[in-house]
Amino acid sequence: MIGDIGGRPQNFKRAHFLTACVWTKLDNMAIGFSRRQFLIAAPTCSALATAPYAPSPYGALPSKRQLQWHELELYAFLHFTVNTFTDKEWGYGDEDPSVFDPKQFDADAIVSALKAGGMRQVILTCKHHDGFCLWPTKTTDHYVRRVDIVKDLSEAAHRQGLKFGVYLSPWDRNNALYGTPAYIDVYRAQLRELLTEYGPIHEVWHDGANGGDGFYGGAREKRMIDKRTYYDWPKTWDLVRSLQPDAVIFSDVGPDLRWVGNEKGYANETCWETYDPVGADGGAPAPGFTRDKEGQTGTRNGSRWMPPECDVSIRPGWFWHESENAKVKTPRQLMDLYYRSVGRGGSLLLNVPPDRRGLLHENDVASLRDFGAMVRQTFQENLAAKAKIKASNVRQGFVAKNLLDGDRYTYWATDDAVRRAAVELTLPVETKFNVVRLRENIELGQRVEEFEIDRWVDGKWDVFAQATSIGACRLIRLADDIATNRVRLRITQSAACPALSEFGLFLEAK
Ligand code: FUL
Ligand code: CA
Repeated sequence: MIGDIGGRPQNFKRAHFLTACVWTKLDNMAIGFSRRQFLIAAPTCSALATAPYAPSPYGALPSKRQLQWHELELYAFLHFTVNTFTDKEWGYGDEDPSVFDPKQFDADAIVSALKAGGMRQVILTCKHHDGFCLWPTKTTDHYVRRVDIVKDLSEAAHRQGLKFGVYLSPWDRNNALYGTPAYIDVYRAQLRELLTEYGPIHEVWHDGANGGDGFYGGAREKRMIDKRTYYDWPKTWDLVRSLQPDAVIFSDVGPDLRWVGNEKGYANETCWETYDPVGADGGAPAPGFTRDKEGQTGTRNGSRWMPPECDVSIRPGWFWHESENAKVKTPRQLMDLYYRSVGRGGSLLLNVPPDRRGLLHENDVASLRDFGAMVRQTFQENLAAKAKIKASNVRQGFVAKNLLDGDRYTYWATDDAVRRAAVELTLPVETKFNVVRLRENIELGQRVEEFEIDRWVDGKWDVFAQATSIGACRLIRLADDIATNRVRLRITQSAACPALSEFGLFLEAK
């Protein structure tokens, strides 16, 4: 539960409110309204009500740390370890630490390139499956010498205004103790170092890939663990909470963020912010042991707020390989992924792996820069900001204008009984757009289940979009530009009265 719903100036306590309001009558008619109905209804409503009150929240709600995370939307992964130098994706664990030798490593240059790409956070693979630690840990000898990569990158991120997160692989193919209870103490001790020595940490990433053959201190054998019991995850999450209370925890089962179920960077077209993971066998779930494809859609009315993080690499592999320098995703491909991740209520976690110099490759830097510019240019101005806006029903104190102020938490809401409603924009001049952005005020949960959007053309309304979930952000991208001076959103199904915070129109240059 979040505590500050009643604290915003637009919200008032429930007391002294007369519930019935003639606005609801409009809702029983066709969705939409005539100007006459609108004018007649307004004074009646305000005369009846004495004080506005906020709608009750619906279903599972985001925590404060999840709300902050939703605002990030776009952030970067850095996969960097001995693999960068051995040309592998998964190191065996027997690599000589001296192979890791990025002679021109420049944390500030890496972070600047990510920032130009619009990234608001950096998550570093502090230890991948090979067990090689990118900081001078006291828990093993298998760590980087002469430089502290975690320190340099966390400081550069903070200096340049980006948040910092840590990936610490639960699977460790180097450690002799892996598979025994003693390794769990090592894992937690490593986490403690990362969460106490590098300033504020905003995300902790627990990978689900786990178990198999490895070096294991020289044993060179196959070790399997029971993913459901071995780690006692709740205890590790408590440790994270105690050391970095603002950090969101990612894994296949949350508790804060879920894996979207693919490594291609997209969520399902209908995508719910709530999720109840189920184990691969239909029983209890664990990281690496879920029906992972279900992460793409989530669970409507799931018991926990657990939005999807959509991870993908800018290249075919997670680590840098010379052979993939010509296979870097184009800005257009990245933009497509943005619409299918951020635009479906999740985040886009884009991996950009440093090369052997310890820099991002020029091709990756160029693609990031142009993608970042594309996102900024597209969304810099809500073309509806100066529109006249009216709604078929307005809950007292939660006016339709709140949809146009660029604030995620000020919102338009309807009376409790009104679950189908329309808002109409009248633009000062005919306006061209090809992207629509909607947001719910997710402080009140995920409420809307279906909606349609119309444009005014040749003297009548024409439906140009139909969709389902909204959540923190829904982007509708149109194949063709639309030019009109009237646009209407109709909420056709909602589990509780709608509470929407944004209705935006944008033009992406093609
Ligand atoms: C997977 C790992 O096995 C990959 O190497 C990579 O780190 C990816 C993000 O997660 O499970
Ligand atoms: Ca708003």
